[in-house]
Formats: sequence, C-alpha cells, structure tokens
Amino acid sequence: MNELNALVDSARAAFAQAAMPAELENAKALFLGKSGRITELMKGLSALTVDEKKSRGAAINLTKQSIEAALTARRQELADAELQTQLQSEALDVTLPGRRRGQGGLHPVSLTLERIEAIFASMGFDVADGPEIETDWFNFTALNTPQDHPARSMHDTFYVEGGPDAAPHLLRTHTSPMQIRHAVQHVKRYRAAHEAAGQPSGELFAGAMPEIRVIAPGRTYRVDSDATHSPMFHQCEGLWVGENVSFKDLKFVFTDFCRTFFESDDLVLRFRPSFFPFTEPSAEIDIQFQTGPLAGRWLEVAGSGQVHPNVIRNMGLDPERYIGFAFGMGPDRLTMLRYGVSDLRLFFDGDIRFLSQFE
Ligand code: 2NL
Repeated sequence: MNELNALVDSARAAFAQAAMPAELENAKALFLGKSGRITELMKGLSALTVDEKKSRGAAINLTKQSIEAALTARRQELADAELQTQLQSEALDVTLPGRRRGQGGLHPVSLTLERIEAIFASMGFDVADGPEIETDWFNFTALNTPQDHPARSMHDTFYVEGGPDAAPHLLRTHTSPMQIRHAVQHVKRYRAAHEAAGQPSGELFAGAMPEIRVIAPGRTYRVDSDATHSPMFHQCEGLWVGENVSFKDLKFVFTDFCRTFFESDDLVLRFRPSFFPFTEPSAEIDIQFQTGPLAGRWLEVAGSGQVHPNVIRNMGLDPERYIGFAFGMGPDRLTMLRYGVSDLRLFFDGDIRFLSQFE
C-alpha cells in the first residue's frame, strides 16, 4: 500500500507544480488518463487471485479517488487565483481624485466687452453688430477717408478677393462701419414714418428723429504685429447723434464710463487735440488714476471728436440740423490696464494657464 500512497503524493506534487489549467490537464493525463498510472495498475489485477483482486482493486480505487480529489482541489485553486488576478487588474481605486471636465469661462477681453456693453446700455446706448468683411464704402469712404489715405493701402489693410458683386472687400479696420450701418437704418426708419405722415423730406433727412445712441464692439483687423499690436484686435466705438449734442455730453459720458469701468471715482480725464478723417475737431482721451499702481501717469485710452459733416451726410442726415460725437477705444488695452497685463499677445496665444486666471 506504501507504493499507492507514494503515487497519491507524486500526483499531488505534479498538480501543485502546474501553474496554469492547461498544465494541470497534462498532469492529470499522466495519472488518470487512458495510459496513465491508474490504468496501468488496473491492468496488473488480471494476474491476481480473486481475493487478491478484491483487496488490491479496492485499494487502487481509493488511490484513484484521492488523486481525483487532489485534481479537483487544484483546479479550484487555479480558478480562484485567476479570478483574484482579474479582480486586481480591474480594481477601481475610489480614493483617486476624479478627472473632472474643465468648467470653461469667458476670455478676459470678452469680459471687458461685456462690461463696456453693460455700462453703456445703462446710459441708454444700443449695441450694434455687423459684418467683419466690409466694403470699401462702409469702412473708408463713408467715414470721409480720402482715396489716397495710407490706411487704404495693402500694407495696412487685409483685402479679400471676389466679393459678392466682384467688388473688392476687406477685413474691417475699425468698428465704425457698424455704426454707419446702424445710423443709416435708424434714419431710414424715421424718414419713412415722417413721409407717411405727409411731411416734406429732402435728399437728406431733416425731420424729427430720436437721437442715435449706439456702441459698436467687435473684432477688427490691420496688417500689424508686434508686442503691442496683433493683426486681429478689438475695438469699441460709440456714437451719439442728435440736434443738441455737444462735446460736454461726450466728456460727461466718457468720464462716467471710465470711472465705472475702472471702479475709480477720482479718476481724471484729459482731452488732447488730435486728428481723424471722420471727426472735426478731434481729441485723444487720456486718463489718470489718483491711487493704485498706475497713479499719476497719463494713459491714452481713446480717440474722439465731433462727427465730420461729410459722415453725418453719409448717414443720410442733414449736417445743418444734426450734430454728433464719437469715440473709439481698444478693449484689449483696457483689459491690460485693468488686470495689469504687459504683453498683448498673451490674450491671443490661447494658453489655458494664462486665460483661466480671469474666469
Ligand atoms: C481711436 C480712434 C475714433 C471714432 C473713432 C467714429 C465713428 C463714426 C463717426 C465718426 Cl460712425 N467717428 N469713430 C471717432 C474718433 C476716434 O477712434 O484711436 N480708437 C482706438
């Protein structure tokens, strides 16, 4: 019987050696297979007497059962181990920080534009919109720009080939075209009402009309690129046209705007004589903070002036009756001043580490 016990031990050892189910099945064949050790022992019974067969046969059966039990146990062990490995590899570490989706936020210049719009809206200004690809008429001619003005050259302005009527188009160099379009629409509406009421109306409208009060914010384009100039930049212009508007109204409105925008009640303004083709007289607007890191320095923030009579005429209005004031500022520069940013290009590089500081 010692020999049978030794066989069970060597089967156990062989099964323990098998690290994979396939190896275990090979080991099984060695002991329990058709030409395995148990079959071999059974064959040996034929040479024995009936009594010997009985006891030897029972002993071989017990041995076979022990080997089968060892095989079943080892199969279970391997299956358990495999499940364990699988569970470990698929384990979810619930203590890891989550990977959340970025919240998103407005660009600092968009924040400035929204701020400008809100302040002027509170003073009764409409907000105009219009195309970024413009005609020569709305961008230059209607604004009293001479045919030979350098701003019209290809060195300064991006021209676009093949407009709808094959006329040359361009990327607007300022936001003024939106104001011309807005003014023309405004004049058309009140001229129609005036004429419907049977009132006389000349080539240029000189009837009764609510004032035009509008700002025009948006992207503008010029051939220019360095630390302080980007080929795409922003502008916001304002226009106020009526029968009784004066430079003091412009001064009042713009002073109020600057103090609200910079949240600085003691901020002072300076109007310096200047020149623009679309205004006469014209003035550069400087501001000075009394407190804070920029205190004491004059900072140029806008251009302004009384709308040139030719421009009033191009709006469809009689310049003998209507007078207007306009200003134009750079929201990119206002954003730099407000947040203390020194390089304009940071706004347009699209680096999320910079931009997310303004959310
Ligand atoms: C500047 C100068 C200015 C205007 C813009 C304007 C618009 C119309 C009629 C007349 Cl529709 N003028 N806009 C007037 C004066 C100056 O901007 O340096 N901007 C950053």
